[in-house]
Amino acid sequence: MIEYLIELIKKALDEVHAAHDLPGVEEIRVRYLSKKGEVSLMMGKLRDLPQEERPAFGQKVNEAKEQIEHALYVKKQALEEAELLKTLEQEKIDVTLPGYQFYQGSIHPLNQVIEDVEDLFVGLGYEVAEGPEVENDHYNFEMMNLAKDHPARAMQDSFYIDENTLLRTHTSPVQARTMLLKKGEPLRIICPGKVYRRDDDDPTHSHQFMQIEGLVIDQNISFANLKDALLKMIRHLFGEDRVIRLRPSYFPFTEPSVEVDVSYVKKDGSLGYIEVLGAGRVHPNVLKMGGYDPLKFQGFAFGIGVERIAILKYNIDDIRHFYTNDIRFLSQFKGVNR
Ligand code: FA5
Repeated sequence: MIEYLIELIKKALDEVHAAHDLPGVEEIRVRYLSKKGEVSLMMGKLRDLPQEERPAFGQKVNEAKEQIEHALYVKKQALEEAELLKTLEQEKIDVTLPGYQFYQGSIHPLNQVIEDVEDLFVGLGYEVAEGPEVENDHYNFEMMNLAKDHPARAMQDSFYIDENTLLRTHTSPVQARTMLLKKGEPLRIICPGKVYRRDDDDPTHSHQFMQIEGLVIDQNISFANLKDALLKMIRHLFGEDRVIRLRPSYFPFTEPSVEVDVSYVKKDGSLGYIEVLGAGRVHPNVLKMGGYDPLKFQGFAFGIGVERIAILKYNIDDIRHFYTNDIRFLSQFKGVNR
């Protein structure tokens, strides 16, 4: 029996020695040391031995078990270490290789203009308001003093979804929405967003463009306050040397109304002007529909064409460059204003 046990240990140790992977080691453990393994079965043979030989044999079996366990442990450690070294070898990083060139994006020039204008007006106590691009006729036209049959609707022909729903033609409906929300309280808002018109595309016009609406309603507001706000904005955007020109104009929602041009130096050195926004004192009908008493409250409003500002600021020759997402164009605005 003892000889058989010695033979068994030798066989097991040889097998452990020869094992070349972890599943192999586990298979040997199960075969020798599990409940029904060969070493455990030897314990069962104790009963066949005379009483006095049993303790010595039992001890030998335990020693055999420990010897095989130890060999398995050492082998397992060696195999795990080898595997780790292999992984490290395969996954090693060559830090001397040149790195990847990551393309760094930048803020779109139209958003740069919007952020710049927002920064100024938020500093002056204005809130930023928003409204939907798919708008009701009611807010886009009627609350802006353009009744259903008003001829001035033709100035802003739109894309209609149904008879009463359209893509907003200007950001002015946000005026009406905010007035109703504020329920007669004084307000100062700035509202940037996309607008849509059935205009033919050319270097200075697009069927989709951006506007920033401004609206102030309070007591004792005069036209001088509007002029001051506009001049502050133009000088903030273009520098202190710019002048603005107000031309009388017509909008059904303001009275009086103006179109505002900004000065620029032409290629031949002479002074020119470009129209960038419409503005005026809020029409009493608009105040009334918005829940304000026009005898107590006055207001001014303006609607800036964001593209026109960017065209002037960055000397762009065609509005369509803003929408084609050409990286050669867009990358020129990296870090501008920042
Ligand atoms: C309006 O849209 C008025 N809602 C502005 C306003 C608001 C007036 C509040 C009074 C009080 P207008 O149609 O002029 O006005 O457009 C305003 C600006 O948007 C223009 O000055 C111009 O800079 C820009 N704009 C107009 N049409 C286009 C277009 N098709 N493509 C690019 N920019 C345009």
